[in-house]
Amino acid sequence: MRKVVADGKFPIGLGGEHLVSLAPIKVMAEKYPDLVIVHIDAHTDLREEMEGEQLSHSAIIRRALDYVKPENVYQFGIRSGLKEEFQFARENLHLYKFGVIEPLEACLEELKGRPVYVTYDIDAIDPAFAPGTGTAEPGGITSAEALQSIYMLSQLNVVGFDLVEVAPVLDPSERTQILASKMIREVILTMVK
Ligand SMILES: [Mn+2]
Repeated sequence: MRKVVADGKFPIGLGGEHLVSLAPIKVMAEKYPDLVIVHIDAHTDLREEMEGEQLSHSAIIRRALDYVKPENVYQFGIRSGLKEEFQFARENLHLYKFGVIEPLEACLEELKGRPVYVTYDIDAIDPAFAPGTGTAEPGGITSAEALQSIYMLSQLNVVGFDLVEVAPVLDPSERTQILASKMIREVILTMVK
């Protein structure tokens, strides 16, 4: 990741396990000390550990806080987490529950011009549109809103992006992977400079 960033390239991560976000976040935070993380996900991902493991998809944003200031973390679409995670998020981060489009729209002005790393968990999207993921969570956004969120984020200074927790083996209909491909295509077309 250091080589990718040193070459001035735009990293796009694909997962799989949400931990793939950690290396780009760490390296981007070295380059941009005031790096902002936009985290779109059904889950808070703020656990201290999961079954004794600190490096867990349930702890990825907590681990990211080793490199990024909590006040620079913006979470959208969140609808699942432990009571302690929600309390921590309310006290330390910018937490927006359930929706993505409306709160993101409201945050665009304050995020403009700042270096933003986007980590997008496919489970933010409703299982009706993206069932192929490890911890599906009903009550999510539509596929149209997912694309709209990418177009909105493209107005910002996005310096890296990942789309994670896509599990094609769990979706014989292939709709999850079709949506994931479309999202990445739109990221390449609108964000990569
Ligand atoms: Mn998730």
